[in-house]
Amino acid sequence: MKRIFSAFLLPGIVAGVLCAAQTEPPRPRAIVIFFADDLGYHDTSAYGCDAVPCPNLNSLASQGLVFTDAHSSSSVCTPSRYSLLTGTYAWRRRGMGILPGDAKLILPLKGEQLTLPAMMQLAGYRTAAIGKWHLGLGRGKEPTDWNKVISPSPREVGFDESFIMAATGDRVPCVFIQNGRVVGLDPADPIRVNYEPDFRFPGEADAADLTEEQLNGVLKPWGRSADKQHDKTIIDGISRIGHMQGGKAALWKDQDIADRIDDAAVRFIRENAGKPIFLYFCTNDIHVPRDPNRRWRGASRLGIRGDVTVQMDGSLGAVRKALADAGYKPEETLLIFTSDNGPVIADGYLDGAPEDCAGHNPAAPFSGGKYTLREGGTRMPFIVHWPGVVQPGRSAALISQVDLARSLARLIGFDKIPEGSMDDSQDMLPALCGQDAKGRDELPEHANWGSLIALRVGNLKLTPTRQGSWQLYDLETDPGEENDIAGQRPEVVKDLKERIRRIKAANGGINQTLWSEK
Ligand code: NG6
Ligand code: CA
Repeated sequence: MKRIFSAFLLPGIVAGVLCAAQTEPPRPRAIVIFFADDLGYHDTSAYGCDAVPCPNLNSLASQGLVFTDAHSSSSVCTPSRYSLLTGTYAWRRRGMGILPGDAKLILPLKGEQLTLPAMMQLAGYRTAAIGKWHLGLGRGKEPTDWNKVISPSPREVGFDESFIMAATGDRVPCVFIQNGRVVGLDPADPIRVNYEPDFRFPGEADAADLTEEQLNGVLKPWGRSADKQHDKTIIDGISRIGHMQGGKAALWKDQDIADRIDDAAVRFIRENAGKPIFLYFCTNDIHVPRDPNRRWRGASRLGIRGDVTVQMDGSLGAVRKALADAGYKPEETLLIFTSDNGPVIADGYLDGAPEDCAGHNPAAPFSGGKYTLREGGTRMPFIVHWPGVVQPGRSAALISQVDLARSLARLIGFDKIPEGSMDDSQDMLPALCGQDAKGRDELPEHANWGSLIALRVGNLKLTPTRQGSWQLYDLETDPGEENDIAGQRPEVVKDLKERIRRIKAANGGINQTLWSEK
């Protein structure tokens, strides 16, 4: 009794009691979304994969609420990130899918629609986007000029500060962009980018144009034999998607990407110490090309794909340490760890991952992964870490990353969401705090282009096929989606099909024009 009483005097524990009593939790001083790239449900020790030791994530999991049925909104990056930041389903928008590296910004700007970062900013948080972006930059018909201030960029969306990679590690331009400017650019060596398939800059050869002999010593050993998309301009010994010329002084070194991103986050946290902060931190790990820093080589028993996962864990450690060093107490700091889409082993480079990961199902116990409509595509590692407020444990609540917008709105007491904003987001704050074990009634799952969606209702899942038929699975008994029971449950198929029709028709329907095309 005495112990409980003395614990009760600690402010964090008081908040925990408040949360447990289903009253409102306090407003955190730091809110961090730690967003990994292509990390699967079963890729880390925190979710049962002992071949990939992730001590920082383990500690987060032991002190936090570990979700077992939390989802990204899509099984690929751009739509997933778009949904998280806007609180709307990306598949409602025309032309939504994995973007090229020279794509225009697809997010609504401040004043057009209220997004998660813009809301945090209005609520008095200092906001930052750090790491992978992949949501386009600039607007209008003219190609983006990488040598000037690029606008609009994250700043116009609601991020006070940004330090980003424009798209992915395997797409040009291979430079960091800080607050709209390419970092370290020499004006005498301007950057040019081109994504036309048969394009060549004068005097430049794609990796595909060179013989094995010519490539010897030019490509990193594992970077040889990239697929047809990834065999264009060679940068840092790795052939990429797209063509790039110039900007030599600004080019990143792949083995330093994690450190550069970590440093930017640490700087942001340090410089804003004491202020309310919202950090959208996006690792490049564990996306291809997987080129871990030397100090993480051999850190896992699953080759370089496992090693970059341990590197990602190092980034988590760096961010957590920076928060503590800057004086953000655990009970003032809400950290949500998750990933943008499901796992993939071979993704364009013959980097040895299939051999090194033999026997490892990165989505276990589910099937599928990145690009797919199976559970592995969107069921994400997802941990809510808020010591003293959210009790440690596990939750099977069905939630989606699209719900973060309205859940965080409630958390920070923001009640001015305009009509037409965050339409698909549901307030899941009780589930995030461990006070509601159920979460959503229904959840659409999406894969890449178009608006083909599967639907989860409880443990039942209805999935469309490209041929126009439907499959039904009971994930309770069949998490791997192996036994189609559509034929045995026609009434369920009918009900779920009708629900899909209704969800698609809601909130403005589908195929609305992208904001950047207006
Ligand atoms: C795909 C790439 C893949 C990866 C993906 C984007 C090919 C054949 N594959 O088009 O390597 O870059 O795009 O990944 O080019 S994501 O995580 O950003 O969605
Ligand atoms: Ca991804």
